[in-house]
Amino acid sequence: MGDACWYVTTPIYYPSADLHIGHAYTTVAADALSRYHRLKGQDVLFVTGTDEHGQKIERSAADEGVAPPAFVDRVVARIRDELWPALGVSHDRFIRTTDEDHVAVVQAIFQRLRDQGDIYFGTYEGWYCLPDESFWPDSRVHGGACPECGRPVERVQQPSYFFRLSRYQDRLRQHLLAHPDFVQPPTRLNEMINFIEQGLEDLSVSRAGVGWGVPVPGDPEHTIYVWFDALINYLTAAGYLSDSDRFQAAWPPDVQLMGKEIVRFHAVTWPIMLMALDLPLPRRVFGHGWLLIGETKIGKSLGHVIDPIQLVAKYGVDPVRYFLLREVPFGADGTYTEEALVRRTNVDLANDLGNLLHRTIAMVRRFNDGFVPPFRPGIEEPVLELVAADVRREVEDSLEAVELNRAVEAVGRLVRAANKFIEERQPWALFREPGARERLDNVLYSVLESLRVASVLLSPLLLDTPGRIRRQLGIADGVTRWEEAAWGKLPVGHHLDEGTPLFPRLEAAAEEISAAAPAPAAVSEAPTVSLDEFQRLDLRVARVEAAERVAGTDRLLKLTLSLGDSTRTVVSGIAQHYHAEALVGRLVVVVANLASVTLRGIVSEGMVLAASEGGQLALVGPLDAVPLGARVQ
Ligand code: ME8
Repeated sequence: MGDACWYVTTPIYYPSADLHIGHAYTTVAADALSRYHRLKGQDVLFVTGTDEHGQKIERSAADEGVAPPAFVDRVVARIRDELWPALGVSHDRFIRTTDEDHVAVVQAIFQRLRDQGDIYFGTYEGWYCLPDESFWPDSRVHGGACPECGRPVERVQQPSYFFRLSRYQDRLRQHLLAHPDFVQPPTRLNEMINFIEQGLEDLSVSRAGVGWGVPVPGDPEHTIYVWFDALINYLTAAGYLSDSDRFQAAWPPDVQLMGKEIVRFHAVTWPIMLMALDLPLPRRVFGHGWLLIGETKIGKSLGHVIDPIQLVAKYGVDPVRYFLLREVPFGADGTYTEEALVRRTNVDLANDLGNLLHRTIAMVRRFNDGFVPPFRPGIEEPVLELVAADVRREVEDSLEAVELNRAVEAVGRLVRAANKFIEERQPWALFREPGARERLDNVLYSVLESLRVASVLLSPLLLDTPGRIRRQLGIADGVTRWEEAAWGKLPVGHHLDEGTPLFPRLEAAAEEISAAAPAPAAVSEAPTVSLDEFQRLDLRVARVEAAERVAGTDRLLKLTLSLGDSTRTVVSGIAQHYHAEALVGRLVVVVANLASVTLRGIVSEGMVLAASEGGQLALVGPLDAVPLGARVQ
């Protein structure tokens, strides 16, 4: 089973709010692996999607006063139609747990496990962590806090169906010991073995009071526990019970990627579900680390989300993909800063790679009239050829081992070796040296060829950059096979046009993309602006018609503003200074031509002006009566 098709999954994400850079991290990693295996000529099944049922989504929808189906449709559309396309995510199936085929598979599995005695009816009494959607027995909860995330847990007592985890505990332990690669990295394997050795209690797999879920077959008072429903997505998407050819080819998954906080579900509950269904277990469950801001995990409910769509709009997709794949050793935690993204782009992409391409084409134009010179083997040691072969092997090994940062780093090694080679061989000196023509040709060819090989090795990782390098090298932009990474495939004799810079050097971001409060600007250090520049701002008087706290944040208010003949929505970080109700009817000044941004799923179409200093903040408005919409200048 499963050899014909390489199968990779990401978690299916909760569409309780817009996704952030943490979700992009896992998904871009899965995308890079998928692209690599496709280039290797394998059929690939890459599945991502959304986990739409359960109490958490039910509550998020209720907070917005929307029915769950309409709520999830809206958030899912942004994920599927905007976020993943912006990042070039090439999934083969975007699965929603509300998809009909999935609901049918969940119910069929539940029924089968009940029929075979693996699911039984009883009473659950214990704790529930709503943000994690996870049950905890008394023995693991201390002081009312979730042992996983530390947030408060709720007491639950209800009739419930249970899944007999305990029956499979020893078999699972044996499997983990016999397959040390099953859970990666190795530290997570040890955590899981410890967890199992503490003893597994049967798992509650239904909720009595939660209406938004898959009904238990024959007992619609109960809905199926959201994690039981969610894990089954990996089976549905592979064609389980619907497309036996696809399922035969794809099952089991080759790599299942996720953040470390949900490895427990994937290394304990999930394999036991598969054992009960007599199905082979995934080959690898990989729990990567977290992207942090400062010391805290970036998270939907923790208030600081970085919107990847905005990052892509600001920097382009490849700098964002590059940063995500390169910055943090896959498996470890790492810090996100926009400054680090800018630094990576400038140093690795603009300086090392971009300059190499630019200077090489310039030298070919100066020293060989722009024609790609021939290569004559045997004149000198094949320095770059050896590095390229070694780097290619390292990229392959790293991608097989899901060490994405190491793969990206390896390509950087080839680029730096080519830059160093130019410094050492000094083509400008060879050009003047009588009798050095062949050596000069070889140097130029070797560097061009290294760039071509780099473009192949980068093509699973980045989107447009490989094609842009290749166009400048005068070859087809699409890479179709991984074998193109072999040395010596650059055709000779064609003419190269003048190059254009691959990556403009970025300035450090003046305004970071984040939900953090802007730092107050020092009064005297602002640069001078001309009247023209000032007048580019369209400042208008507006009245607050409605104001409400944005669910799940301490800082944000959603304001509805009237500008006389139009209204608009603005999200403003002033909730710690103003009560929503107290603002209604007040006059403010709004920047009316500011590019809109999406904050917490709300499109904010402007910014209200406020003065702040030393922790105090006051909104700014007209001192005397003027019509709404009046221009401030
Ligand atoms: O857990 N750093 O969904 P979710 C790195 N629906 N990765 C991060 C991250 C961060 N700061 N924040 C999120 C769920 N992620 C369930 C999964 S699967 C059957 C059900 C990524 O929306 C990481 O992959 O909370 C993490 O495991 C996942 O998003 C959690 O997404």
